Amino acid sequence: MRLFNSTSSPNKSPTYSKLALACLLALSTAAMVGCDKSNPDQTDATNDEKTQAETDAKAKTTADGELPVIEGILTHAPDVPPPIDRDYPAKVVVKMETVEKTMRLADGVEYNFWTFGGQVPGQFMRVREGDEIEFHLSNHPDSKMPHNIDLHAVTGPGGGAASSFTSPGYTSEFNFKALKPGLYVYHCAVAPVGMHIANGMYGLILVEPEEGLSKVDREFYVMQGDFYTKGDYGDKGVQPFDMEKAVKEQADYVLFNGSVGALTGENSLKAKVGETVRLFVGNGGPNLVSSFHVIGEIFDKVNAEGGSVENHNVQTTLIPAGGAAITEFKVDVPGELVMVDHSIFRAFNKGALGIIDVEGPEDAKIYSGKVNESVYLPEGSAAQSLGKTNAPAPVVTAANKQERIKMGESIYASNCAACHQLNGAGIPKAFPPLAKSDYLNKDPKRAIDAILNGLTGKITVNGEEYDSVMPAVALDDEKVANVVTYIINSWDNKGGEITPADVKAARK
Ligand code: HEC
Ligand SMILES: [Cu+2]
Repeated sequence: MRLFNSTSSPNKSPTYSKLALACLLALSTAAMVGCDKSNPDQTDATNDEKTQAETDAKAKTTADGELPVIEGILTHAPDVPPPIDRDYPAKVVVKMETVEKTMRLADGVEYNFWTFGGQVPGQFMRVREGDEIEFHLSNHPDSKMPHNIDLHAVTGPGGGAASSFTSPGYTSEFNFKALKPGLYVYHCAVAPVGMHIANGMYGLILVEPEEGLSKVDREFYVMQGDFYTKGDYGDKGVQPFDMEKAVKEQADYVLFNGSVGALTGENSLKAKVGETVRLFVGNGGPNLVSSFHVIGEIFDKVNAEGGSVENHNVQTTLIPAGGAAITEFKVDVPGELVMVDHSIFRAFNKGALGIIDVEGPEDAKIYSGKVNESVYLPEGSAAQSLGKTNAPAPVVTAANKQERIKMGESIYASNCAACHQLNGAGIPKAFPPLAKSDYLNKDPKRAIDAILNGLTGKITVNGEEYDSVMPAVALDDEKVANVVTYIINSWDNKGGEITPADVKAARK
């Protein structure tokens, strides 16, 4: 469907006032064509030129090809600028600033991000095929690094990188023409390029086709990126970038919109039953390819790789590092739709997870909800092992019980909380509680055993029977000691300390 909202955009008046402002600021009369036609300054244009300009409504260019000047609208994720309401090309002035800034990566974890516009991902730009963009890149005076911008929407060497190299406290300017429609990634390309991207320097620019995009009810901006920290996932404090892990492509975090929880809880995206949703999804990398999927939805339409090819009825779309996709779907039933990278450990263990919260009436024909539940345990269920058992030697060792508890907390968050929950309450019928667990408190060494060897068979915890399987968790002696000390000192458990020597003894 082609649709052009030149008369229906809610943004019409702000766009026009910006246009008027640009006209006031324009220096040459030529650049002012497309502004108020009654402007007396235009009297020096010949009649022929005037007629040309007025009849050539589509192009709205003057005889010498100057375009009307407008100011580009930039938005922070997950917001997207309004649809283009022009049917003619314009000169779009875009002003962006690079800022280095310490921000939240996860709860209790901070990171020194390098950004376009103060957030990760960088601001979303929306222009029209045929537009000429006058790009101003300013590097904040407090920056330690020079930065630049390589826009994949640019046809020309480096995508603008060389012409936009900007030292702290300076502004660079360059121009380009948006020749091809599509959804394009932009990123910093100052050496070491991988480091600038890994620190968050990427974003999206949408070049709408001349005929515009079809009308939808909601548009959102989601961008994935992988992060490499000195500590493990969840380790507290300001985490420095880890170059070695980045080179080895061993990401600690894989995130949508720059932090764990950027699109969950209060930050969830909202939609109503019956609405159409368009996601502009980018992948900044630097390393990982995204298997983008929305749990509980089928994409009605995908512009694969952000280009012009449309695929229909898609479950998971592959988004390369430095690539993008436009996905569209109608939401039919209420509930939480979960955006994930379907390389699924990234979603549940590294942060690549976001929620679209859909409100509205149920439709039991499309989705019934649970109608029955019973226990199913096939024969032969046995303890399995997670990961490798010959884990490398610990880098840090706890000096005392208090440190041990503190270090155990983040080990718990990344290795146990998925099942036993962050508050130790477990999940009824599936995962027993560790909080006030009579099973655990009777003999804390049982926890060491469960971690080292897995746990299977009937156990009773606080009067509830569990007959399930806990996989062995591959942790070294120090980490086992820390996490067990943490759980026995948490949630009203009876306290005590487990040392690496205790764990070593239990291994035999
Ligand atoms: C994949 C899910 C899963 C993970 C991860 C997991 N557990 Fe368990 N855990 C279980 C299940 C299931 C049981 C019950 C096993 C049974 O029924 O025999 C259990 C039992 C236990 C018990 C004994 C029962 C109780 O409630 O006191 C302890 C202690 C325990 N786990 C600690 C841990 C610790 C510490 C970690 C992290 C190092 C961990 N578990 C990771 C699933 C898990
Ligand atoms: Cu940079």
